[in-house]
Amino acid sequence: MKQTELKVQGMTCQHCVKAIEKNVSKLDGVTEVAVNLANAQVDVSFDEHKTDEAAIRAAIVEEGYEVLN
Ligand code: 9UX
Repeated sequence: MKQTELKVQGMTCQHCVKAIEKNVSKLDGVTEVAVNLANAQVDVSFDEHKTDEAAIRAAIVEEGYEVLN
């Protein structure tokens, strides 16, 4: 299991939080998504044998947000 902490620009309301949670959670291998709106941070735990950080980043960008780190 791996964890990544991403800085995400563009999240401004709870609907943004839900959109990111939903799109990242649907990736096979993602076990936990924690979105912190105040810190603009998205922490994701995932099984590195099933998915990778690039796929997680893509799922966020797909929803219209920018990953800064
Ligand atoms: Mo809220 Mo987020 O109205 O892109 S959904 S700002």
